[in-house]
Order: sequence, then structure tokens, then C-alpha cells
Amino acid sequence: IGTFFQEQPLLTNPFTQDALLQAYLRRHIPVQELEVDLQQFSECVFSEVEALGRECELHPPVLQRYDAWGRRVDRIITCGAWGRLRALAAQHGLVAAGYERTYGDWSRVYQMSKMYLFAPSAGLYTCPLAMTDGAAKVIESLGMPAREAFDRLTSRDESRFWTSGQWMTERRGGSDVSGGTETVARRQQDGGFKLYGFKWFTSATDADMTLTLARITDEHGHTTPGTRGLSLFMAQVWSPDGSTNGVEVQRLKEKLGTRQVPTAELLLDGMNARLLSEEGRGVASIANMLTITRIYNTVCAAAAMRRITHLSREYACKRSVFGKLLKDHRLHMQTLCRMEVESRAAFLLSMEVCRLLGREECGSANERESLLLRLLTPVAKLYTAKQAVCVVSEGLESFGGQGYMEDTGLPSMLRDAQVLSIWEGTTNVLSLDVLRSIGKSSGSVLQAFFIDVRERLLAAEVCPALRPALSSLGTALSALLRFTETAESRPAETLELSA
Ligand code: MFK
Ligand code: FAD
Repeated sequence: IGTFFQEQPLLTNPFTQDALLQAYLRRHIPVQELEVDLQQFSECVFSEVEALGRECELHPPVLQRYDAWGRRVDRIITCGAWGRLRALAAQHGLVAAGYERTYGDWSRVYQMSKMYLFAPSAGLYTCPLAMTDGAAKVIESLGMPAREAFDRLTSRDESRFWTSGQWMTERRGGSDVSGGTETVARRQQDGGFKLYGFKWFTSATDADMTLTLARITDEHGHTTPGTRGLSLFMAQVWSPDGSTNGVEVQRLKEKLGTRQVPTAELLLDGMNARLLSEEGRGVASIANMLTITRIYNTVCAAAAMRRITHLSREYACKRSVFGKLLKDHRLHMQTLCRMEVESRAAFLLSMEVCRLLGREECGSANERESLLLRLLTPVAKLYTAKQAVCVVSEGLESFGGQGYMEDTGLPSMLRDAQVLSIWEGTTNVLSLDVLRSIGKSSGSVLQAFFIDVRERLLAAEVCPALRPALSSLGTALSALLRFTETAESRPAETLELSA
């Protein structure tokens, strides 16, 4: 009844419609072939990945515990779209581009620009990719102890490409990994290990391999508590015949969002594993993976903000209320402008962290840039994660009631944003990580930050009216600089309390 049907917002090529991304890349990496590559990839995102991501949301993975004859098989069945996303990710080098280093220092910016375009459409296939990239990074940082695995994790050949899991969380400890890890590793005669324990959250459980932490037992079966007792292991999850490698999948988690991803609880009952780090250096070694996955989190949060802002803007040009389009209502436009500002800021912050990562990996980063990377990684992750929830929620509201309707695809964006502040370290745990980095560097990290801010402000061409404000900001920064200089001589606990 009635003849009116609302025109829906349309998604077009996400690269073409993203003026900021284009301008940023043209300014920093003005290479024609890169732009062509992103343009083509983006066409694929828009014409294929978008539908695949939606299919993954509608057909979440299921656990087949037994076969028809009663044998325990623990098979995780994912939909065809999940497999296709894996193939596309390999073909387009979504992980590989970070290691091929075709664009030198800027390779991570290039790679993460692709991830940024891929993420909002990709039904969280970014989750296994983040952990895959993180595993490659750990292997590279440790001097390539697992060359074949590294080659597979960074392969563009879908038949060779491997994904990796990251199994850290146990029932006692997700944040407190060092206090809570109960998994033990028993040395075998051949030099390998068998792992026994229970992993409470394992996303992308269908991955080919995983990195995980465990405590090596001595000849009496005893282990060392705390950080010093934890070592890093690598294991293949599935045996070549399709059976599991000493792993029982207890159940798949029932989650608020991220329903596309097979997150499981796993009993490790003699999983064959290989020691990757030095004994007792598990946390420090897996920290390289955390850096990568936290940067992915940041890029994906910025991407979610960009997507909802784009859709809200589109809708504002199509929906009429009180006699005119939403875009002609000033109050509505103010809301969209705020979303736009948050999205742009998140993009620039995430690309800055990627730029620093790329420079460090190519050996071009100076000391200040390395310190900034250490500081900004947790700051960017915690800030953009919180912002993504706010911006996506605001975006849903900009559609009115339609923003709450499942078949628009919008609610899943909010569900999936909510996890960004929980996994890979909660906001408070990352805040403590920031303090840890300041304390460990005796304040140098903070000093690097203030010098960077001061230099940026000095270099910026500001309008005369803002100069007095900048001058007082400059005074405040100088005072803080003095504070951090004197803090160098103080013990870390004092610094923590004062900060
Ligand atoms: C959209 C795509 C997004 C990605 C998808 C992800 C899917 C979901 C996957 C997960 O959620 S995986 C689980 C993630 N878990 C966490 O993030 C754990 C959160 N807890 C922390 O980060 C704790 O701070 C930590 C476990 C690291 C604390 O452990 P400890 O043992 O109390 O740390 P400690 O003693 O301060 O540091 C031990 C060593 O690690 C030190 O090195 P040294 O021994 O050489 O001094 C530290 O400097 C180093 N370290 C710790 N955090 C670091 C770090 N190094 C660099 N960066 C860091 N962030
Ligand atoms: P807790 O550590 O118990 O934290 C509870 C609360 O206490 C939080 O608010 C936290 O901020 C706060 N808190 C903790 N410590 C402090 C402190 N020192 N000071 C102040 N506040 C503190 N883990 C994996 O290892 N691999 C995975 O693949 C994986 N996938 C996941 C997928 C999903 C969908 C989810 C939701 C989680 C996943 N996780 C995974 C687990 C995730 O990393 C943890 O849930 C997270 O790190 C928090 O740990 P926790 O759940 O034990 O919470």
C-alpha cells in the first residue's frame, strides 16, 4: 500500500570515493602503478568482496564434532565465501605486500591502504590476516627459524598460502597472560614438544598454523611461574589427513558480533609443537605479533568509520524529511561533519603508525621514530577502537529506524565494532602498556612524542588567530618536556603515578 519506497544508499568503488586516501597516497607515494593497483583492487572489493562478506555474516561457521559413523572429527565448516576471501587475500598480496617491500619505507602504507579498502566489506577476514601477518613478523624478527612457514604466510599463491592463529588467552588470563597461562609444554625425545592446556578464545580456528604460549616443564614436571616461565611455540593445527593435531574443539563461541569468524575453545591434548623463541622469552617474542595485530585493529577501526560515514552521507542525499533532503538540514549535517572529522583523524593516525612501522622494518627509522612507533601503537589502537563504536553507532542513528534493521547490513557493523576495544588488549590494559613503554624508556618515549608534536605545530601554517593558543600550547609542551627530562632520573613507579 502506498507508492513511496526509499531509495537506498549505494556503495561505489571505495577508492574512487575516498578523496582523503587518494590525496594522501598521491602526496606520499606518487606512483602510477600503485594507484592503478588500488583502483583495480577496489573494483574487486565493490563488485565481489562486499557480497562475500555479507554471505559470511549470514552463514556463520559451524562445528561438526562427529562424522556419520560416530568418530570424533572436530571439523570447522565455513561457508564458500570465507574460502573465496582467503583466495582473494592471497592473490592480492594483502599480507605479502608488507614483506615484498616494493615501495620501500612506504610498503606498509601501501599494504594497509589495501587492508583499509578491504576491511569494511570483508566479513572480518581481516582477523585471520592480522594474525597471519603477525606470525610472519614474529618469524622474521626471530631470524627466520621457520622459513617454510614464513614463505607460506607471505605467499600470493592461494594453494600455498597459510593463515595463522594467535592463541594467548586462557580461562584465567586474557589480559594477564603471564599470570594466567596454565598450558604446559613437555619436551619430546626428538627435540619437539607436546602441549597440554586449554585455550579459551581462539579466533580463526580454521587457520593452518598457530603461535601460542606455554610453560616448559622440567624433568620433575615443574614449571616457572610468571613471564619468565612462558615460551613461544608454533604448531600446525591440522594434520595432512584433515584430523586435528592433538586438539579438541570444545565448542564455537556464541558471540555478540564477529559471527563470521570461527572463535573456539580448544583443549590441547598433546599438540605437537615447535619451540620458536628462546625459553622464557615467550611474551617478549609474541609482542611483535601484538604490534602488528594492534595496527590492523587501528586500520580496521578507521575503515569502519569511513564506511559508515560514506553510507550516511549517501543516505543524506536521498532521504527527504520535513520537505527537504537530510543534507539540507544543518543539524543533521553537523552530525555528519563530526563523523567525517573523526574518520579523517582516525585515517591519518593509522597511516602515521603504518608509516613508522614501514620505516622501522626497512631500517630507515631514527631513534625518535622507533620510540614513537612503540608509543603510538597502543594509543592508536585504544583510541580508534572507542571512536569506531561511537561513530558507527552515530551512523546507524543517521538512518533512523532503518539503521536498526538487520537486512540493511548496518547492525552487524555496530556489533563488529564493539570487539575492537576488547581483543588485542582492552583500553585500560593498553593504557598501562603506554605507561610501561614510558617507564621502560625512562621517559624517552614521551619526550619523542612532545618533540614530534612541537615540530608539527611549528611546521604547520596556522591562521594568525590561532597563534596565541599555539604559543600557550608550546609553553605547556616545553614544561612537559622538562618534566620528562627530570623523570629520567626517577624510578618508574614514581613516573607511573605522576603520569
Ligand atoms: C580487525 C583485525 C584485528 C585483529 C584480530 C585479532 C583477533 C583477536 C586476537 C586476540 O585478542 S589475541 C590476544 C591478545 N592478548 C593481548 O593483547 C594481551 C593483553 N595483555 C597485554 O598486552 C599485557 O600487557 C601483557 C600480556 C603483554 C603483559 O605481560 P607481562 O608478562 O606482564 O609483560 P612484561 O613483563 O611487562 O613484559 C614482558 C616482555 O614483553 C618485556 O620485554 P623484556 O623482557 O625484553 O623487557 C616487555 O618489554 C615486552 N612487551 C610487553 N608488551 C609489549 C612488549 N614489547 C613491545 N610491545 C609491547 N606492547
Ligand atoms: P580480563 O583480563 O579478565 O579483563 C576484564 C576487565 O578487567 C577488562 O575491562 C580489563 O580492561 C580490566 N583489566 C584487566 N587487567 C587490568 C589492570 N591491570 N588494570 C585495570 N584494568 C584491568 N584471544 C586470543 O588469545 N586469541 C584469539 O584469537 C582471540 N579471539 C577473540 C575473539 C573475540 C571475539 C573476543 C571477544 C576475544 C578474543 N580473544 C582472543 C580474547 C581477548 O584477547 C581477551 O578477551 C582480552 O584480551 C581480555 O581478556 P579477558 O577476557 O581475560 O578479560
